[in-house]
Amino acid sequence: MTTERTFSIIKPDATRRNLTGAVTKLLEEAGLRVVASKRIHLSLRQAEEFYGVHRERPFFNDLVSFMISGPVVVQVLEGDNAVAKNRDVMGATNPANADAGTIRKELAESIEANSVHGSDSLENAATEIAFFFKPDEIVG
Ligand code: IDP
Ligand code: MG
Repeated sequence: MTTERTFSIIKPDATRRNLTGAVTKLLEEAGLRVVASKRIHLSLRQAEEFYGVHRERPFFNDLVSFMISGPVVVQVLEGDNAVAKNRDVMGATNPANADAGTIRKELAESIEANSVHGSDSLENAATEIAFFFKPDEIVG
């Protein structure tokens, strides 16, 4: 087992429906520990840069508009194999395809408004954590 840190966003569809606690409960029950957390409103520039890898995808502009449509909660999660564990508890990108008990199956609204972001690799996790947090804001 390897202790890792990964990066999570509770998206605007979830904060709008007052589900910050419900999402966090499922993360914690999966064995992940919240070691940093803040509620912010992404700027257009931040959202475009964060999702820059998807710039050429047809849904890019809608995704950016959605991500700045309300507050988000950015979090650093710590645990054994945290990157894969978080992806497991998130469920498939499209909630219609997600397994029962996952965040997206239980809480998400649609393939776009799917309640959570999670890093897809340890390398991307480090980049995404550094995008939002200074080292002294993370307390393990
Ligand atoms: P992931 O969040 O499961 O890693 P990605 O493929 O990285 O999925 O897509 C990033 C985000 O873009 C998704 O979480 C979702 O909000 C949005 N998205 C992905 N595919 C579509 C789509 O086909 N239509 C609309 N939005 C999409
Ligand atoms: Mg992704």
